[in-house]
Amino acid sequence: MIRFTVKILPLLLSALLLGGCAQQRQGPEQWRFAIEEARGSVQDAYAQRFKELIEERTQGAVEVKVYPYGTVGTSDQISELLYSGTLQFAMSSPGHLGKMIPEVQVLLLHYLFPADQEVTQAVLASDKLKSAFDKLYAEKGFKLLSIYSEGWQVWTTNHPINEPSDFEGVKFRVMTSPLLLAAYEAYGASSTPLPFGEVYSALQLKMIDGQVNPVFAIQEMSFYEVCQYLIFADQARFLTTAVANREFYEKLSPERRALVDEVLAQLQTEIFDIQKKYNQDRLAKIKKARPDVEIVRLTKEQRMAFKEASIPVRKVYLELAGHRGQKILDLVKELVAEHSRPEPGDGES
Ligand code: 6CS
Repeated sequence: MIRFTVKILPLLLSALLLGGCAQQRQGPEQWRFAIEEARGSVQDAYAQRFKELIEERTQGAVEVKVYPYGTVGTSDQISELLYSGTLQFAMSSPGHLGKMIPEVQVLLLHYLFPADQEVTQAVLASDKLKSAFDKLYAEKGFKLLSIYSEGWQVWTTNHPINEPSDFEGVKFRVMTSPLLLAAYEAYGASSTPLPFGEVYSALQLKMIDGQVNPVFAIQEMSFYEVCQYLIFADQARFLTTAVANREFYEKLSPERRALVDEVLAQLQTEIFDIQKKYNQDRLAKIKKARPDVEIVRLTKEQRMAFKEASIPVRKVYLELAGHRGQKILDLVKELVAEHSRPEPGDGES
């Protein structure tokens, strides 16, 4: 379990890493990849597989060092280190990155992507979406590598939540993007932004009443120890982005860049199965460790009430992301329609 505040570490690490660069290194070229999650997480599985494939296919000429959450700071600090080039690769979740790139918060909107995981997968992997996002990432010195899902975002609370009004007065932790504050305020909650590493103690000290994360994270961060309910409302999946420092990526030789792209394409499919398995296995672990925790799956009617309450938040998104946000939102809707399977009977005479 991880309980820490990360304030000084990134500065120290940055100095150490940069110090290391200044010296003449012998041996393989080093690529540094920071993730926003602990060892054993979905992001770790992605980064470890990236490491394995790159090292194998460069026959050891490149070594990928993976830095789990806590070793280089919070998500915001990871973004800074990626921007400065201290890191070459990182995971950058819209739930935090949205402060810097408001348009990316489209990936946080509730009930925008369909429940069908394969449709969502196809939309996230589409070149159209990736190139629209990459233009925005380029303005910040980032290269977007991949957009993928880590599974359903699940609410952990100490009170049952069956309808939006149950959120009234609930101090609910969200990631730090402004859209997420609005998303839960729309249900009546008192949204509280906090870095990931501070959530467990905030729950334990009752500074917050609940939080939202995928099941694997609820298990590995031990949030299940300090809650009574796990609530599946299918409002959103945890969508994240793998990112590189743009200058680093553009300066790669054509062969190396092709290799990185090939590995990313392979991972886009692999991570889909990995997250599914991790979320299933970790739910079983939670049930075993805390058989008294109630697992609630909202009914269709209940989800529809949340969906209805979430719609005004799209206006907030447009206020935050402007006309470029509108274009991205339209593109997502278009891609969802394009990839959705027709309902039985649709289009048949
Ligand atoms: O809730 C958060 O802040 C974090 N949750 C996950 C599953 N990954 C990274 C993110 O920072």
